[in-house]
Amino acid sequence: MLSSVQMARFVARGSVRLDAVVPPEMNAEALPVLDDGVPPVPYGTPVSQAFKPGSFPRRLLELPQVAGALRSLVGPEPTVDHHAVHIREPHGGEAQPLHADAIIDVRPDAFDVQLMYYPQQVTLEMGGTLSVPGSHLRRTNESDTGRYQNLRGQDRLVCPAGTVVFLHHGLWHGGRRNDSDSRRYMFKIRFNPRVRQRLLWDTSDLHDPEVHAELDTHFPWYEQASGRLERYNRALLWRELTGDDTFDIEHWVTRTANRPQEAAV
Ligand SMILES: O=C(O)CCC(=O)C(=O)O
Repeated sequence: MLSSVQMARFVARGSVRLDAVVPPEMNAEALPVLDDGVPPVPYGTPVSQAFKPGSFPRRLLELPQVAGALRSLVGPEPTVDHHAVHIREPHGGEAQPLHADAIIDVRPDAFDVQLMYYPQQVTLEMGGTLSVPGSHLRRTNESDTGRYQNLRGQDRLVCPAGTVVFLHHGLWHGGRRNDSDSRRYMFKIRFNPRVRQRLLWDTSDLHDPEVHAELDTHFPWYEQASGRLERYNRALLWRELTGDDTFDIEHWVTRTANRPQEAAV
């Protein structure tokens, strides 16, 4: 399971990265499996019905660290929204414009996650997925961010083989051009929660001061004022995730939530 500090980091950054959690023998198996393609799954299929027992995706999702993170983020038995194999050919293709998947989705109290699995080591030249930390709670529509070429603090994924990253559905991201001699593989699955996303992780460190520090993280591309809004929105989401309606960063949510009901005498 994720800890509260890891969950807070996810709420702040919009992603959680698990390096080399898939064993080498499964990574070797993945390449031909992904080359053959993974059979489609209808939208909304519960994960236990989406992939047959023993199939590669099923075993990937059963790995303890992957299963623990998924359960911490969206709870038990989420549904599969869609999945896709993304192959970037050697010296081929162009960088994808920055986007968030699907249409504008500003749910303040729930989120989907996208698992991204990289069976090979991804070097800088191979076109690892670029993402913009802390962009997931900003209200933009799908690829309207495509005009941005480079943002300060952006993260071009470079990782060891067997890495799995979970992205909040709103995170701005895009595959990069592959300038290497090898094909780059990535397998993505989007999950929708079926339970309320509240205290689903290992909460034993809920009151660790690092939780607050993570939620208050400032990213270098933020504007002075709108950057505050990102932290405000994180405080709202953290209230939903914990049920603690006193949680705040600075005094922002407390102030805007103030709606006295008592009549003046
Ligand atoms: O190929 C990649 O690295 C990213 C693909 C992507 O952006 C997506 O699946 O939405």
